Amino acid sequence: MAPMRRDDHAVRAEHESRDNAGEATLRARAVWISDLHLGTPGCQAVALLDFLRRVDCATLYLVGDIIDGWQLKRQWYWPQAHNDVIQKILRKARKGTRVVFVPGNHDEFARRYVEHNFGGVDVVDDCMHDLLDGRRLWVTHGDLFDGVVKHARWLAYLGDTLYDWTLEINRHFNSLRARLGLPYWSLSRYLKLRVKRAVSFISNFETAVAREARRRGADGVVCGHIHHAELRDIDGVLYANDGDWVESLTALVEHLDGRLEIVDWSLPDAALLLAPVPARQPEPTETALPAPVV
Ligand SMILES: [Mn+2]
Repeated sequence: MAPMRRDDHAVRAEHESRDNAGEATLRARAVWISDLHLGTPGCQAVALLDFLRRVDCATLYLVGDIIDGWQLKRQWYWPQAHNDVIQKILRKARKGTRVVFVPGNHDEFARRYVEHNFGGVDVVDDCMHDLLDGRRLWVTHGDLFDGVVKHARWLAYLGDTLYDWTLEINRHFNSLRARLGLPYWSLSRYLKLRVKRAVSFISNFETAVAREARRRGADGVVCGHIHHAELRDIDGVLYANDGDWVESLTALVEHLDGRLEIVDWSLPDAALLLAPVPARQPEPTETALPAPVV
């Protein structure tokens, strides 16, 4: 209907003028975000909208678990802010940002559309990103390595409280064993070992992903999936995890000068990144920034 369309245009025009109100913007070569989990109450859509509004990049990588199809199948949850995130991303694509979507396990429905383009968004299984300095990064969600981390979550829950319980259970368990003439066997020690292993699952994941990146001839890897932002060297391979927008509100950014950085949007200092970058002048020196409060 025509009147509806006019309304849509009016709303959009209003949004665009608000967006172009001269707010400081972070300009970057590339930005990676993942694990937004749109369609779940956990998604921090408002913070994400704020981030997307303030960032302007040549390439935006959506590194999986963008829309949580698993949750939506169970229960429909789709507030306006989640719609706004999608609209914001599509608008970036219209305005010349190259948007690349690498589906994850929670939005595996999109894997059927790999090698297609929707509204300016390229859907790919995985891809390579060329850094300014010439290094190549393999971009993948990371669930390929689930074999490594499969047991991590429930084991992690065994943390504090349950561990105390196991000590108690262990006592009763072993007095029973003794009555049956069986030798002592430490349930708590057994479980503690498993929990310790859960902690190492994260590092196992990181090592496995980095190793695969090297096998593919890349200098590094960008992934998500485990909701744990990280940027470090693993045996000569750059391991970058862009984190998530459920708990940590993080993104990976390749600045215009080629510097890679994890931006933590939950920190008030994140605003420091938004100092407008002059076109052909050196960046402000560090002394221009307020001294950190220790
Ligand atoms: Mn995932």
